[in-house]
Amino acid sequence: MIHLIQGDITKFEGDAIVNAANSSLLGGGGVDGAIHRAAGPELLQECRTLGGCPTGEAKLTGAYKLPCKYVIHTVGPIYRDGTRGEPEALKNCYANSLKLALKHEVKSIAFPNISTGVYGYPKEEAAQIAVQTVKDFLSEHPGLEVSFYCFDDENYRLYQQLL
Ligand code: AR6
Repeated sequence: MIHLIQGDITKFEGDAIVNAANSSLLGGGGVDGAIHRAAGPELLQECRTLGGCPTGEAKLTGAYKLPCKYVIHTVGPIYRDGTRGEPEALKNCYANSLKLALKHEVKSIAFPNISTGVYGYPKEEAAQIAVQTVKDFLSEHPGLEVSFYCFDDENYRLYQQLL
C-alpha cells in the first residue's frame, strides 16, 4: 500500500525512514540535516563507521531519538542534464532502499523526494521514477507499506496526480 503525506519525515512513526544523504554520510542540509538534528549526535557517530556510500546504494543505521526504528541512508544523483545515468541512479536509490528494508523485516517505510532539493533533479521526472519503482517493488512484495513524504507543495501536487 502507498500513502502520501505532506510534512516532515522525521515525525514518521513506522519502522524506517529514508535519508537523502550525500556520499560521505556525514550529514548536510535539507532532509539530511533535519534527520540528524532529530536523531541526535549518536546517528553521526554510527554513520562515521560506515565509510560512506556510493550514489544509488543504501546503508542502514539505528534511528536513536527518532520515533522510527531505522534510518536507511541513500545517495541520490546530482542532476546535470539527465544523460549521465541520473534516472538509473535515482531508481536504484528507491530499489536498494526497499531491498535493504525487506532484509531487516521492515513493514513500513517513508521516503522523501530524493535528489529534488539541493541535487536539482526535475521534480516531475523524479516523482515518476519514485512512484514507478515503488509500485514495481510492491507488486512483488505487497505486504510493505510505503509512505511518500512531500515537503514542498509542488512535489505534493505531483505525487497526488501520479497516485
Ligand atoms: N522532511 C521531508 N522532506 C524534506 C524535509 C523534511 N524534514 N526537509 C527537506 N525536505 P534535499 P537532495 C525535502 O536537498 O536534493 C543534503 O545536504 C526537500 O523539499 O534534502 O537529495 C545532503 O547531505 C526536497 O524535496 O536532498 C546532500 O548533500 C527533498 O527533501 C544533498 O542535500 C530533498 O531535498 C542531497 O540533496
